[in-house]
Amino acid sequence: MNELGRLEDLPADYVAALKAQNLVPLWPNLRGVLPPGKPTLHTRATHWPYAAIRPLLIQAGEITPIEKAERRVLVLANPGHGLEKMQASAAMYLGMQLLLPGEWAPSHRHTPNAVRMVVEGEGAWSTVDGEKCPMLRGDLILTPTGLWHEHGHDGTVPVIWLDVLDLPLVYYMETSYHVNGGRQEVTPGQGERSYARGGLLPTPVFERSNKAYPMLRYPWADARAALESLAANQPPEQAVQITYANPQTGAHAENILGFYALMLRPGQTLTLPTRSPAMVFHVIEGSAHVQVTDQNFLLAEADTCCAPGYTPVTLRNASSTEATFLFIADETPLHQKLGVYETRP
Ligand code: GTQ
Repeated sequence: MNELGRLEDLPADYVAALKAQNLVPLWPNLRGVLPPGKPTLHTRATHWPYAAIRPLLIQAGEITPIEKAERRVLVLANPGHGLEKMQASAAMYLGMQLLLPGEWAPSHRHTPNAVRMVVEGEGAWSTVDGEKCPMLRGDLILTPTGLWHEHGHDGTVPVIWLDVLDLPLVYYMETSYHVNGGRQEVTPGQGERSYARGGLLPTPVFERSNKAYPMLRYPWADARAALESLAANQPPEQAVQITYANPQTGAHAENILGFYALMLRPGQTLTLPTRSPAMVFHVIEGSAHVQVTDQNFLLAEADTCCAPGYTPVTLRNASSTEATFLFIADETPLHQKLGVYETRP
């Protein structure tokens, strides 16, 4: 490839004259912003073991009252981006949130989209857009852009969940902000009961709902049953995966990040296609080896890891007798909408 001129090749007074006019020569920077063949990846394959997070999060509960935190979260930050950036990948933010019995994380809404994947405990709930969603282990609860949400806890044990937000992207776009509100009035109705069976859509005769997000809670019991049913209905060599979708449109549940549940059969190894979006893996049940190029992580239950895009990933069930269930988040909807989505051989 052609060697391009360097900044040092330019006369110092010329460089100074450019700078004084807020001008920059492209050619010394061209390969930096448009590298050959493959983008520069800041996202590093990173493993966050739950056994390391949990005691520190419980300690946060002792040190910091909820009133001083609003959201008591330890952020799973990718060192490749710099920890202070609080990003797991270019577009994904991950946090582990703790809510103790009796606590309330007050109502607010914000421009970034969020989801919660419940990791442990019972008795907590999120009220989203007036719908009170119980938080049971493995449930996925949406808090899409602009919808009011608050978290409360009527139970007796700590509740911990994984937050996945598109905050890094929304912040980068200079569109990230929040608005605080009062306690929401809870309205009747649960999306997961209206959309209780795939392929069967509620069809009101008179009042049509115009909700952009008709289903806010995806119970783990239903997702797990869907995976079991799919596994029983497919040849064993096929991957068993579901997408969390908007049941009314069939599109991804949220606009920017994609969410999936994947079942690894006992002993199964699955090499994923190499694709442009970065991915996050979180173990709902079981344990798995995750290989990202030459790095190997053994993910125990409730562990989380991420992999950069454009990178081969192989998943292997660590058990030869039990199925493993993974929650996956990725940047597919974003890449598809922007037209940069690709697969590599
Ligand atoms: O629970 O609303 O991890 O607003 C980061 C920002 C959680 C939340 C996060 C938030 C929330």
